[in-house]
Amino acid sequence: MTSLNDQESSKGLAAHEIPKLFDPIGKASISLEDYKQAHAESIRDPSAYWSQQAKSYLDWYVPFDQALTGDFSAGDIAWFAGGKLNVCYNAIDRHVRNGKADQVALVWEGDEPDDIRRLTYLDMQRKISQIANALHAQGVRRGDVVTIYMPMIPELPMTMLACARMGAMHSVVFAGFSSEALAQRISAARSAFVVTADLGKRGGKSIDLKGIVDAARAKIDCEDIITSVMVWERFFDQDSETAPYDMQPKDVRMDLLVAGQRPCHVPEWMDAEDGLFLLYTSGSTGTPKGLLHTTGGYALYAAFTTKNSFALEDGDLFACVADCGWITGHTYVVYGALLNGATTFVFESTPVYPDPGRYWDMVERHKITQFYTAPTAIRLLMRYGDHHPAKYDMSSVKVLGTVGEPINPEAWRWYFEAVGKSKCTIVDTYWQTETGGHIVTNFPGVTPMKPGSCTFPSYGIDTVILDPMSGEPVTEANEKGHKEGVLAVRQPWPGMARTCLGDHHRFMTTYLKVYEGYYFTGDSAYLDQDGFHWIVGRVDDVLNVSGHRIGTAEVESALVSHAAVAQAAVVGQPHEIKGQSIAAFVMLTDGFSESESLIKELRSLVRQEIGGFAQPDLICATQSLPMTRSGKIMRRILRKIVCNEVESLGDTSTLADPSIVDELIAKVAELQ
Ligand code: 6R9
Repeated sequence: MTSLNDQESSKGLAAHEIPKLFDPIGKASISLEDYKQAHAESIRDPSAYWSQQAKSYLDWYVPFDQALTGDFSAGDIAWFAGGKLNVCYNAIDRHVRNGKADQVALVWEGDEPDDIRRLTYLDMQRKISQIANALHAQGVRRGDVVTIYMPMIPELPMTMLACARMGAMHSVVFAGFSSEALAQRISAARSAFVVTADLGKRGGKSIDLKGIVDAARAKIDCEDIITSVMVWERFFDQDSETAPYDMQPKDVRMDLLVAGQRPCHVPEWMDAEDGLFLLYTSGSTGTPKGLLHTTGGYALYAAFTTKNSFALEDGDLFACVADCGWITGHTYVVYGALLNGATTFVFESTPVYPDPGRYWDMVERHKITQFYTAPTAIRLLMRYGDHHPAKYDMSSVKVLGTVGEPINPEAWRWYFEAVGKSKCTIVDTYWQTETGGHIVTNFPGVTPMKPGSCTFPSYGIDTVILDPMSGEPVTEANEKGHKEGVLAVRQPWPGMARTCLGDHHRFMTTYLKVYEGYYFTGDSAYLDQDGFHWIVGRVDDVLNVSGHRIGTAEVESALVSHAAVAQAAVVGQPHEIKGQSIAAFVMLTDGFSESESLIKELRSLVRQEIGGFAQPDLICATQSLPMTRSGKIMRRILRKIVCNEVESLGDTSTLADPSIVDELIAKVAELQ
């Protein structure tokens, strides 16, 4: 491979250094010029473009008439409405019919590297049908919401697909969330059905998921809402007559229930605009919102982006190591590869168990062809050194993907050189829970790569950089030659979420009314001189910790629920591996004083209310916070303090008590 510029080793590359351009790698399906033309065509008439794609990617039971109706201003977007299909049928049954019955559809590797299961398309069809019948026996019907709180075992994607098969909406809650967070999501969706497992395994440790579900049932109005809790057993023993956990009323031993079902089930034919799933995600204010994704548009977008962004071919083994509890797990573990008739890989463990070569060992043993992870994992593994990836034969890999946050050029280089041996494409895929699939990404063999840039919009996506003040498209470059502003999209695409469950107003005001006529991503970004997209980060109060989205408001509300905390302000601080970590400032209630045990209590409170991944790294207790005279906390100043940018604090004269700033600077310096 030759590159357009000299390539240099990742060692010693300064963060500010101008990144180099890398030639596309691998056999090109089309040229960059062809991409540009095809992209222009795809956004010229989105209805015509997606109509054609929908016919080629999916099997329809009843064809649709018009691809797109509605627009951003009215917030009534519908794709392929009137058309009928079933997503599980498209992901599984049609491949069984088309000669792939005996092809492996899913490869699972558990926490222990020798714990492996392989399921063919026929196995999947039979087991998913049994699960659908079991759900039906428990009372689940078309349109119901089924909450899934499970570890990464094959039964997780299969339960999701069983819901899709019977027209129920799954609402998967990441198994790292606490009982409080789980209860909140069950209650918000009024979900009568919960599917869980007795335990999860990660890094050699067992996690008592059933215990967490039981604790959730004791909260809010959950027990009144729930009619059935179906419990998979992580180590199911057919001969054991008792459940290996403390059975509660409404608990059902799922493995037994499923084993007693017929392995055939007729899929429900759904309208393209019927709900497929709910997924709760953090916003800048209030409680997490339940985003609704619908059947036809989402399925098409999952299939289409998996195929194009990863150059997926027949026979590929596609490995996305995200958890099914996040959107990446939905689109790229469960739906994308299966809709294309390829093989998907499901991984239960962590990148460092039993050692930091785990990913690369899996790539070698299973001959993985596409591998997809997040910058936080890459940075972590990079610290353990090149000798781990060097030990393994990873020649099967064609494409290495990254998602979740901007990848720093050093991590990109390491992924490219130490993992990919400079022979694989790195696809930097920018997208969100709301977008359903990639919206800005390079294409293997087509787009040149710049470390840290997600390059160009995907097909059918019309991106625009808006001036945050005027809301007008930015046309002038700044002194660096960048067109900088906030990232928005001009027209609907099939994979976008349609609403927030029960709160369309919130959907409109968060995404479609901020800049009238556009979908607003909440990210700031710029285009460089070559038109490459660079994501800078969130402009709202959403933090990105190890690729997990966390609203500052959620952490603050957990903290103020403690009697000692009068007010709390949470900001992000840069973290070498996590990307961002959480810093919390808590103003103590009169009569309380700072102590080590109080800080500990506050940490565990956040763990309890949200989950371990949302715990603040730094908690600074103080008698006062920097506030304007009207009582607004100046988070901007706190952000500068934790980022050690105190020389650029800006004007602090509007503060009610400017002296607090020096106090906090000293205190944070001590804590850091
Ligand atoms: C898929 C996912 C969305 C937010 C998004 C942005 C950040 C995701 C990125 C990226 C730069 C990338 N983000 N991918 N930033 N480059 N390739 O992560 O969804 O959890 O909803 O987070 O993540 O800030 O707005 P979600």
